Amino acid sequence: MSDCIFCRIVAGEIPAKKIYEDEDILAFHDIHPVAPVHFLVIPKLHIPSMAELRPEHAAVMGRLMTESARIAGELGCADGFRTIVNTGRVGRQEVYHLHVHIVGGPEVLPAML
Ligand code: DGP
Repeated sequence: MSDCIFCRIVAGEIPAKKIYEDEDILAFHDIHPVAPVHFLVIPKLHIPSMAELRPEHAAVMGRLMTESARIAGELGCADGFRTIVNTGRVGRQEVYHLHVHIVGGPEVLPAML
């Protein structure tokens, strides 16, 4: 998927401030942070969106969520954080490579819903 910006980050073709990486997932800082802590966690496998998740992705997605919480803690989100997965046109997804936003910091975030 050479036309996918997040696949290109995985491949090292585009720079990113990487936080954590293993054989299946990558965490990196969002280029347009909306809070003191704002990072993305992606499966290295190109899955366009949450709508394309299949049962065989369950193990990797489970680990992705576990690592997201661990990293949030390490980056100082001791009192919590927000987890966002924008999906499709209605969900205002901009990058069609499944990603989880982790947003937080010391202050309570604005209400969203
Ligand atoms: P969305 O698809 O709406 O969930 O938002 C995509 C997010 O990805 C947005 O917050 C900005 C971020 N983003 C887009 N391109 C890049 C990039 O090249 N590098 C990094 N680090 N983040 C990016």
